[in-house]
Amino acid sequence: MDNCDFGLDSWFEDHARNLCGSAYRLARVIAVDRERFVVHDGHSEIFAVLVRKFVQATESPADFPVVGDWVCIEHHEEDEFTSINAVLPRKTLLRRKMAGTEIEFQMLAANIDTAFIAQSCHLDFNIRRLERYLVMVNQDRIEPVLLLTKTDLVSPEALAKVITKIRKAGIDHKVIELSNVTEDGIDLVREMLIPGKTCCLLGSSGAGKTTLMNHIAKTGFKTKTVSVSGEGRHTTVRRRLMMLANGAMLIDMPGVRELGVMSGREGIDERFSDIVSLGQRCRFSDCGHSNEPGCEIIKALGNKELDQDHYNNYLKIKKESEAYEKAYAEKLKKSRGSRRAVPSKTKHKKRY
Ligand SMILES: Nc1nc2c(ncn2[C@@H]2O[C@H](COP(=O)(O)OP(=O)(O)OP(=O)(O)O)[C@@H](O)[C@H]2O)c(=O)[nH]1
Ligand SMILES: [Mg+2]
Ligand SMILES: [Zn+2]
Repeated sequence: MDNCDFGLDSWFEDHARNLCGSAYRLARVIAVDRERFVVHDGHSEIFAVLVRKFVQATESPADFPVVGDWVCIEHHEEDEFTSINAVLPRKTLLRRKMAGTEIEFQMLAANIDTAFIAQSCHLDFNIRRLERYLVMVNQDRIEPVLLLTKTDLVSPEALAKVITKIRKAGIDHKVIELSNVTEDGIDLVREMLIPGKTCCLLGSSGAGKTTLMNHIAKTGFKTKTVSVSGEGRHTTVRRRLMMLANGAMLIDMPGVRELGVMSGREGIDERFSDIVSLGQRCRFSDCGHSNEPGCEIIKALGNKELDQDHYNNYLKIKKESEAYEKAYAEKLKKSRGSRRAVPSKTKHKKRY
């Protein structure tokens, strides 16, 4: 495989040598369809399945390949499908808590360099939701770029207000204002698509991700007409890594209705660094920020230096994430004994 194909670099090649030995071939997962995977080896798309040994050794859903992963493959003449023998370590992994009460997480994509977080600047704009996406992206040190879509539906004043809201929440990442209708701003997105780098489109359903992808990649994927209010409807159901003409890669994600954050401390601390550094200045190192004297957070909330909603969102995400991590660790501990951590959706039938 050519070195810049699909973003392959020496980091992955070194891992492949250690993990798979010399007989390996490397491929990138471009789509996942239950137990079948579509991989690309730089020449063509290949259907692949996991070898039995691999499935038996898995302990958690995170061990299974996801879109964007690098895998070692092997083909035997007598087999219908190519085998996936190993998944290489990931540079980054985007994951979220499964919707509902199930204690499980869903892996969204691996080895992402830049995440575009799309939100309509029209009715759907929600700063608290944006903070959630940023926690998820920051956790793995993926570069976030905010896309404010549907600028054709708002006045310049309304758009300026949205930008002020973002900046006031301490979000200083790059923001691109764009309209898929007038095509304003789309060239700025194109500039961010660098050969060999993998980007993904995240954001609520109906934000305009697939429409943008169609402009950029001329893919003609299905989008849906929005309701009169401008609210989106769920259209994209499958993640797929697209190779663009310039050698950059783009993954369009289905919008998620509920973004349960399952993040470690890093993502939360990074996004809410203003609160973390205020807390570090409290008189007591174990300050609970409730009624302790010399509490900098209470002081900042009192004099409105710290926005109450921003702080509440921090507490909510932190609590949710901690409770979830704990429940998940317990679940994993239990299932290790009975080896039932394999996700129900990934039942590997006859081949294994
Ligand atoms: N007015 C306006 N409409 C847009 C814009 N971008 C997308 N739309 C419309 O919004 C609807 C939803 O767009 P999609 O591209 O399917 O949204 P999506 O983010 O891919 O949604 P999911 O796949 O459900 O996550 C479509 O009818 C688009 O034509 C825009 O910039 N301005
Ligand atoms: Mg879509
Ligand atoms: Zn305090």
